Amino acid sequence: MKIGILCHHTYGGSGAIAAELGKALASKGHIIHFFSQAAPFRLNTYSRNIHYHEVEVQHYPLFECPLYSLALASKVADVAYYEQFDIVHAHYAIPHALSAMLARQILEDKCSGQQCFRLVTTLHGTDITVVGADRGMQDVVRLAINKSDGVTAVSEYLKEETVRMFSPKKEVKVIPNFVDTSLFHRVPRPDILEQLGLGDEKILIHISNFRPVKCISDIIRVFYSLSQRMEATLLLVGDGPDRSEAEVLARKLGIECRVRFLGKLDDIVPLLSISDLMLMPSNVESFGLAALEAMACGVPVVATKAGGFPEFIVSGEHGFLLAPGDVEGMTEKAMFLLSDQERWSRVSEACVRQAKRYETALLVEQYETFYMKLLRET
Ligand code: GMT
Repeated sequence: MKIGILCHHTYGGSGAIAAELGKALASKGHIIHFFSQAAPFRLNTYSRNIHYHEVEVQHYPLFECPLYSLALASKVADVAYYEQFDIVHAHYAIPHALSAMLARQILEDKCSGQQCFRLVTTLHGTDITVVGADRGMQDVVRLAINKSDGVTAVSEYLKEETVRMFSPKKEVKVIPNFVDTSLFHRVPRPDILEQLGLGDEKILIHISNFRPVKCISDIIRVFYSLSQRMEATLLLVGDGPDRSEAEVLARKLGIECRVRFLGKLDDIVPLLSISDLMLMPSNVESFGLAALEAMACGVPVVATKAGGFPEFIVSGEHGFLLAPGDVEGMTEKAMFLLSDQERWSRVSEACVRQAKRYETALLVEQYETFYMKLLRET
């Protein structure tokens, strides 16, 4: 198949999944064309089947906001016309599904009503729960969903939210996020410990784009209480609007030397390999890809009962799930896991087994089947 993939290039799960999906499809012989504002952060590969189209936006003084959505639509229509795409897969409803919809209209106009590509939209989370919940955006999100030929969501939770908020005309298919366990697995990295100046202490990790939904200050508070009771270091990977608030809080609590802000890093396997626990106290999380990737590396997770976490993290087996904001409960469970090596190893092994159920190959096959079904319906 010839497939166009529209995604965010920025640090976040939707861009990661889009890039990993494209790479996996390319390795199976499909021809993949990526479209984004800059190279997606996980698209670090060479393949004869992968093409990348950077979308340039015209900066004209009259347009205070750059017209990215229109530039994207125009670029997709142009490439799709020459390459004859079978599928255009939009990751995140806004603006990608809308731009793809517009590209399809441009093509239909150009090819006098001829059937062109099928449009698949994958909903990732905040496109529904945050952007879609904004009254000013609701109608465009609904249009993006209803004008797609097929819609997928990354968890049952997100599907239910989508149905509750938008009553879509078509069935939303759940295809969960995935992880390539041939890349995401624990490898001893004493060199990384050395480079970071770390020793025998317990290492906690959090990876995200530091947005309000991630509740970064809860991470600092959990870590503060825990570090009063055991030697520990907190690795914070990523960056975003709530980072400076976290820095201020760490300083206020006097733990700044135990909290490392490592910034946006592409290769997280070495860091996960030295970590003992992942903290994900989000108040809303449609799936939580970073947690699945941590589990694949044998890192237990303390997260919230919110959103999609309970669909792949069994509390007590792969870590613990608590109510959002329950800093005390999260601290207790983190202590419980980290204070007994045998218990930790049991949970760590269970995490690795669970992550294998979300192996890339299995879920990519589901996407292929979904594409083929849509093409047959034509
Ligand atoms: O807020 C983020 O974590 C970024 C966002 C994105 O679009 O990159 O992530 C969403 O999509 C990921 C991939 O499907 C999911 O794993 C995340 O749970 C989801 N984020 C939220 O729902 C907050």
